[in-house]
Amino acid sequence: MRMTEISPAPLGRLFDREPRMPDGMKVDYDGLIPNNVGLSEDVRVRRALETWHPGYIDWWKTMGPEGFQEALVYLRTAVGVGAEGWARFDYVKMPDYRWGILLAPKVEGRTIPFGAHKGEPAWQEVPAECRAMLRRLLVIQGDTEPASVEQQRHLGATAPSQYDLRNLFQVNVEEGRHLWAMVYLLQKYFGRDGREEAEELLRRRSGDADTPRMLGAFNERTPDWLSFFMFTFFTDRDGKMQLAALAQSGFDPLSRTCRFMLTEEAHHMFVGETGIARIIQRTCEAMRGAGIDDPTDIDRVRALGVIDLPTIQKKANLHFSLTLDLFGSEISTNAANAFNAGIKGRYHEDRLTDDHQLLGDTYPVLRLKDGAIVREEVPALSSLNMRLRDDFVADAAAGVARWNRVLQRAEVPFRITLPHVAFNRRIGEFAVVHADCEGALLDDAAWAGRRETMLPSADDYRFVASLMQPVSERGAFAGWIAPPRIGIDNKPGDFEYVKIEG
Ligand code: BYC
Repeated sequence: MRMTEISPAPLGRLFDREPRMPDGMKVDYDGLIPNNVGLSEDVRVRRALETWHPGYIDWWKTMGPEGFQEALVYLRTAVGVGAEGWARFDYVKMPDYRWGILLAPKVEGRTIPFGAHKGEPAWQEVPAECRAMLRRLLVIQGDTEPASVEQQRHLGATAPSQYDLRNLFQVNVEEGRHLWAMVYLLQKYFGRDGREEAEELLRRRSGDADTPRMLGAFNERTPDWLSFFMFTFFTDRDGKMQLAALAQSGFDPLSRTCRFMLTEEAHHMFVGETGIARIIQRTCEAMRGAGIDDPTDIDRVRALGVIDLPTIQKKANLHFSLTLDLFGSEISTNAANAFNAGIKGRYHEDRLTDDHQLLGDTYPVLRLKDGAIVREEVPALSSLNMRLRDDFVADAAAGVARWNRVLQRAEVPFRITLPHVAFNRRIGEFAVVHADCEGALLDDAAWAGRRETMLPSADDYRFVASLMQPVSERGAFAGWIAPPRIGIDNKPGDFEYVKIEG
């Protein structure tokens, strides 16, 4: 996890016509759509994207951040795709953000890293037999990006500071760019089908009864900033894991696209992790200031205008369990087929030392057997969703350990924990049972009786909502969250990140 923002390289003006970068790494800002894929020579795809562009801008204006379309926001825009210094910061009105098509540099001689075609040259075109599978994966990935912007569109009205407001908008414009990334692949490699899918991506709406987004967690509400930070900590981390698995793809354009998306994703998790850490820190400071030793003395803690630690835990329980559902079923032939075909690999596939084909291997999977949760060895190919989910849990646990260091330093006797993977599930093995945070199975009555001790109650939501009052003065922060240690782009504490008047 990168804990500091990437600083801009000294590249001159943002839309410099001759960026000083090697070929393939520079972004062409001359046309309507910034890109490093030679769009000016690819008339068919350029026209398709230019045709899609007005619909995207309409979508952004109606479903993007509410009330801030005219504000000048201090945003980073990618000016290259190299490992260092790819971002440039400046004030931008969000509808004028230069969304574009950016692929990581091509690796000459790259081969397919896993599956039945392991060792063959990576594909530059879609293999006919993988077409349907690949299209489905691109559409699912693409669908999550605008969904998250829709989920977060009301949050600007209650931002705890200009710094946080700017971070929200940075996340939003980059999710928008990630949609562009998938739409490019659909339009370039899937012709008419791809163009239709690209239109559908603008038509579905998060939480809509008739045209919902495709995956469950992307139809949930993000009602407050505690939820936003949990979402960017947990759900953007699913994004990281899925993109990392797709970055291994034998379909080279997908691999290169996802490799660049991952560099942007790091900031989103930074926002979530540091957001929660700053909330915890402020709660600890307030408790200590008031001489409160018992973190479960909720009424007294809330009276200080900060978020009590048990409520933070419940929100973590909710967002963790919603995010686990995004990994699909533990045992999945879809996942096995995608791996075998060389389309979707494992997390860090290139660092693993097995045969990368997994034909005779097994993997331990938690299953429900005769009313108990047991660990069972299952063919490794079928259990790739479970494996990626395990990698996610380990990655999330490392972030939670960093939150707990804040509690430890403050000497507050409370630790955030991740609930059991069977808790509050709607997809996979455990969708049919109730379990508590330790993984003990509960009957319906016990679940109903204990639910509000484990998940946010209506009262918890009301309390958190009561704190969501906007703070818009430069350098000021709401009383329930500590300021960050360093500003974005190393700016000083009173920097004007968002100029509301434009
Ligand atoms: N909700 O074999 P199964 C991100 C469906 S986040 C609803 O178990 P599979 C981001 C499934 O589609 C990362 N339906 O699952 C984060 C299938 O339906 P069909 C997004 C679900 O296919 C924050 C059936 O159940 N990217 O980037 O192995 C902000 C049986 O499926 C769900 C990806 O997910 C669900 N939760 O795995 C912004 C990567 N789960 O086809 C962005 C692309 C499963 O039988 N997607 N179903 O009708 C995939 O790799 C896989 O499709 C999944 C599911 C991992 C999602």
